[in-house]
Amino acid sequence: MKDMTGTTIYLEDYTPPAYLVDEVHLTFALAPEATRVKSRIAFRPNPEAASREFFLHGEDLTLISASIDGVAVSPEITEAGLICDVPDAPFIFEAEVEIAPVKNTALEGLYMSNGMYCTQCEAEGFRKITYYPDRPDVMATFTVRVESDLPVMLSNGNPGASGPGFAEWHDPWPKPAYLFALVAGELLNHPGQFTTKSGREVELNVWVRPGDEGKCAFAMESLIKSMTWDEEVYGREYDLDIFNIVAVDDFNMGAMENKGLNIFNSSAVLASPETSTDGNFERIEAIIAHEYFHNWTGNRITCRDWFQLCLKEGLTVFRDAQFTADMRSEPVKRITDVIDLRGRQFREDNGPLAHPVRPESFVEINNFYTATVYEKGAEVIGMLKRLVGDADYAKALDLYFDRHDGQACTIEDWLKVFEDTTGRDLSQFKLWYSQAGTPRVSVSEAWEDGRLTLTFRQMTPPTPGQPQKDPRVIPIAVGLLGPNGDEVQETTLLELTQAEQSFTFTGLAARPVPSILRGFSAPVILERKTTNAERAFLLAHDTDPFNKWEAGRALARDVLLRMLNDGAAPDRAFLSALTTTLADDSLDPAFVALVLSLPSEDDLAQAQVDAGRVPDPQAIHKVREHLLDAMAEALEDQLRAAYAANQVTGPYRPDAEGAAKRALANTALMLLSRRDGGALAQAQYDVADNMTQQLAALSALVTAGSGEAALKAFEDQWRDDRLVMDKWFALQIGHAEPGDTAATVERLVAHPDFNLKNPNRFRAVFGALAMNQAGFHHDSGDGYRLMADWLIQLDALNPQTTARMCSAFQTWRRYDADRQGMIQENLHRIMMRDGLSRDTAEMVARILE
Ligand code: B3K
Ligand code: ZN
Repeated sequence: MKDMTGTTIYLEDYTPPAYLVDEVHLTFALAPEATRVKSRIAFRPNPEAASREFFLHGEDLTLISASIDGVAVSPEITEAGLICDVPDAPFIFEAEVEIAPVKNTALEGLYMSNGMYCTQCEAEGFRKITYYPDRPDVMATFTVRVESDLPVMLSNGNPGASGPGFAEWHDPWPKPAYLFALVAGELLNHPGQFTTKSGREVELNVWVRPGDEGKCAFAMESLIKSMTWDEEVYGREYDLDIFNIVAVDDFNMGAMENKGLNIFNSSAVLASPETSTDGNFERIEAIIAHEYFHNWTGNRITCRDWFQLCLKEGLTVFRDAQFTADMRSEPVKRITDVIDLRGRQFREDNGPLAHPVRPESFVEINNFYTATVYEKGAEVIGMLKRLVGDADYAKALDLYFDRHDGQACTIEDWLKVFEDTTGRDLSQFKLWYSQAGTPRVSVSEAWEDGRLTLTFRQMTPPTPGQPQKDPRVIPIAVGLLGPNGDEVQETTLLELTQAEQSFTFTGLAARPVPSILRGFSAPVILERKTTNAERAFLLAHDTDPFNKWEAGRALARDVLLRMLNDGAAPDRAFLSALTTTLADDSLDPAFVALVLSLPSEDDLAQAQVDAGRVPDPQAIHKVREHLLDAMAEALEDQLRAAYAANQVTGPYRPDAEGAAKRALANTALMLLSRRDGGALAQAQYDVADNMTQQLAALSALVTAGSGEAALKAFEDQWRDDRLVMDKWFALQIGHAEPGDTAATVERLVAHPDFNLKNPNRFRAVFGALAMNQAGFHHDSGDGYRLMADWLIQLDALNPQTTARMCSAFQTWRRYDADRQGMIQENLHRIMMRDGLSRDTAEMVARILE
């Protein structure tokens, strides 16, 4: 039983562990219903601890026996763990417990997926495997013996003895229990090899179920690129003789960085041209890199406690973004990251789930693996790098690795290396870690005698538990463009530190157009009174690719809002700005595709709220569709030309260049199918030899209302491929008409391949429902009802995925009284479920608060 009391844990209550662990020996006798886990743990009193209470975490375990220094003991067992009298000196604790992996549908601890054993321990899953101080500041070396008749048995570290029925592993690097992993099954490996810069030979493997072995090559290439990049850019080398990656179908998230044995959701590893889109390839490359980079930022240097999660996650997301920018296009990566940040993190920061990058309390830590901790955590590091400069950033990182290798650290430790490297006082900067909410920065301009003065004001609205905010340090990158479009002031970094502050540029021949917050230099909402003519000017001339795109995006948003609120017609000036962009051959096609894609319906709903209006999801959907139709009509000839010019010939390669062309051609195709009823899309569908082309054609056909035959053909072709079928499920719901969305969900959950227990399939359906704003928020309330019905069912099996998906409701206060009432009713229905998990209870309570 879980601790259902919902006790809140506070950062300020941190105390060091009473006992430290030097060494752990584990023996697993695997059996689906009754796995036996024997542990032998060398404890010693922690000289820095105030208490001597010996408590080991343990949940859902059957204790068979326990002893201390070889003498049997009978500890007190609670629903959270074990308490026992122990000597005030080093001692050996041994225990044997029994667990039932086959019954573990929560996918946390040791569980089974398609006959394969695997583990997920972060954050607090190890306590479902055996009794242990399951906290990240207890680090120990692990030796593991796995016994079973399965052919492949893996754990962390380097391989030791093995023979029929057993395999031993030893991990020489002290680690917290959350990095423990075990895998056993009938697996095949795709092998690889890497020699580190100091000459260590490393055996690499990607392990998959038979049938998937042809889809591993890209993951292996990505791993080798990541290992090389981390040596070149951060000077970080790999530190074991072997690195294993395992693909598993049932997994609550993307992947997990267990030391030497990364476990991945199969969707984040398996790739082939026929089954994976360009987007999938890029995501796989990024996740492989992310987990690999954790080996230093997370594993060698870990977190003292779970409040410090952003220490490893923010930094590792920042590192993987740098990697992707280096492997692919830096501007495109930045723009897509900002779209994602605004779509997920700003949304979170703006509602009942807002919390600081370093939260100060939680009930269930799994609920804090959020866009704020990850993505805003990475933005904070980006700002720090901008403020100190690249050279000092590199020095500070070297110091961080030197000073803290092998330790469990805090944000204070992290900031101290920057203070020591640069002599800067980062106490104000630290507010980024403790204050929730997205700062609003407004800017006004004054022009006089060749001097341009920019005056900034910053304000952060209240968030739960934080009514008042102090001004933060905000790095604002600014450039100036002359009236003819030439840059008259290169990018310069302004440091806003006060609530209101002015900066003056002098010696200007004519009044320039400022380009503010270049590269999105801080995660803030910039408010600036400007005209659409100026936006179009920046879209045409800005040298900063991010702000060039941003200008087009702001223009599109303004046009849509005027259509929505004033009944305006699609704006001719906007359409002509798009014509100019499409005609500019010097632009990266991926960039052009981004300019052609409109703000999402959720983005527009938030824009309505910001303007003091109540968003109407159906009206937003209609207006956005109307503008897309108008774009298709006005740009038809150019879109046809772009479609033709961006066809990629030859065998499919998942590189950035080909992907960019396909992105533009397929954006054109989506628009063109509004003109030709899907004829071009059908032609593309019929000859497509890769999933990017096939899926884009299918989406275009469905959007054009002529997708029935292709949907059937797609299902017949791919019914045996789980990951491709996830796309088939998601696409139909994502593209369903608002009034038809709930019926589409009902039809698909009745499909024989819908499987509640598989998180990928559940997310394909209900993630797509949440994304289809007009469908989810349809006045019938059917979207809300369906979501709640299925979350209630899922909670009994998998609390983590249920709790995460509750965030679909987080924007409920935006809407009209009817919708608010219906959402509340459904949230209450979830809350009332007997035995509701702590995970979901915490999320629903926070959303309703
Ligand atoms: N560290 C894991 C996430 C664990 C989530 C636990 N609920 C993956 C990652 O961020 O790399
Ligand atoms: Zn991570």
